[in-house]
Amino acid sequence: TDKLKEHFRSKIEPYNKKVKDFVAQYGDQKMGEYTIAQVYQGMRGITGLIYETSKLDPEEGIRFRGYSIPEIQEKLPKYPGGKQPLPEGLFYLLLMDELPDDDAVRRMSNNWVRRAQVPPHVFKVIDSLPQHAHPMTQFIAGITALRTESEFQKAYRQGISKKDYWDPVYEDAMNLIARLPRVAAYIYRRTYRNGDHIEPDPRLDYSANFAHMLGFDNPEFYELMRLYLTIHADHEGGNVSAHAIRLVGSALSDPYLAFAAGMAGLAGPLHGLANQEVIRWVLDMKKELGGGLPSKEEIAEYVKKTLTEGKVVPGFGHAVLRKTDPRYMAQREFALEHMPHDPMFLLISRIYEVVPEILEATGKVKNPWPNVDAHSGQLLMYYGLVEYDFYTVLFGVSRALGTMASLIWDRALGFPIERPGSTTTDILMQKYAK
Ligand code: AMX
Repeated sequence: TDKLKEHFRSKIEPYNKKVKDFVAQYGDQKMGEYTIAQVYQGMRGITGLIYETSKLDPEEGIRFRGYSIPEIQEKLPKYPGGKQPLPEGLFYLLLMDELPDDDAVRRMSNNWVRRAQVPPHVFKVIDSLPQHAHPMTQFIAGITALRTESEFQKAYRQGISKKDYWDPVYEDAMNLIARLPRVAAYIYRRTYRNGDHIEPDPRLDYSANFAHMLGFDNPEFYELMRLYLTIHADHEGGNVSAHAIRLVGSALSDPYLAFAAGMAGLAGPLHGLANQEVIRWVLDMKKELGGGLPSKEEIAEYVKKTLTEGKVVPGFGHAVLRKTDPRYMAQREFALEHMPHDPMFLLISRIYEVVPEILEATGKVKNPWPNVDAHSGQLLMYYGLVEYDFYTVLFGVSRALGTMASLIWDRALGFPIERPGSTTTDILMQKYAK
């Protein structure tokens, strides 16, 4: 038996009761009002979702089940001798709403190893795409191909009762998380290493094994991967990837389909693809300015040119955050500890000193500060993972942890199909523009 699953099962009834009682007593309370402008502006500032696993504070950044990034760095179990939290532990926290001990984390690690076998047809599907297909194209194709293994699909055909939906969704979510690193590493090695693939090493933890399959057997890179996979996991429910996964999952599309939908969203340059765009933009800057470390004045000129051309400065700004992203700071601290003299780090730091003031001066950018994507590429490049088109796939593997924990809860709490209303400008004008 799956002890983790049994532990999760024990959480469902009390949580449901908590929600039911709360809604019964306070369900008619008003949560707020919103304006016509907000409806036109991407529903910014309208709270319309319950998403239990994490919550984003505009000033302080993400909290996972109440814990900030520095807090999880302190409280989650580490690899023996390591300093970074293990993503297995973060997933446990998100799913169980409880901090794991070392044993729980080891159990999670082993559980995923048992589930990690990727069926051969998934590799064939990926191999049928041209080698130049963007890694996110290959990733989404691979995830969709994994869907043949869906337990939820099978159970639904067999007529499963609504109250048991969570169980096969849990199976699919756990299998998907367990298999994603292999799929991602396969894409990396086929695209950039002539198809010279590396078998998984089941003795390693989730992050180290992923790094190993990518071809980076360096204990420092293992630590980076543990940090990376932990901090990219979840960012409350309204961002494009999490919201897409929630939405598609609410139609009872299985977790593979829901996750593929979310990855299609993560592949947009205003969302997860920003991590590759940052490096592309920085390398273009260096090329244009002749190679060395550009001065602050040169960077400022380049930033202004980007803005004049009607483009965004990638890695800066956020729809919710209003301060420097703590995920940026955690990565900056990693760089300060492991590579303080890396020229690329010095450049990223200098950009951080220059950009906010310029974005502020536009008078329209609501958050001039850097987000998670402004830093992640530099760390990867330092260790030799320089193929930046691949970066969003790494983000995607991590994002499975938060969104899948949340999707299991969606079904455990019996959330309905999501279906907000919409209207037209003419209808609004008839009503308000008298
Ligand atoms: N560079 C240039 N202009 C920017 C900007 C940036 N980094 N961030 C915001 N703006 C502009 C917007 O394009 C908008 O211009 P407009 O009025 O002419 O259309 C104006 O400032 C107001 O936007 P906002 O309310 O501050 O931001 P938003 O909530 O609409 O969008 C985001 C948020 C992240 C899409 C935006 O800041 C952006 O495009 N940033 C660059 C891309 C990026 O780094 N994305 C990654 C975000 C994190 C993630 O999801 N991984």
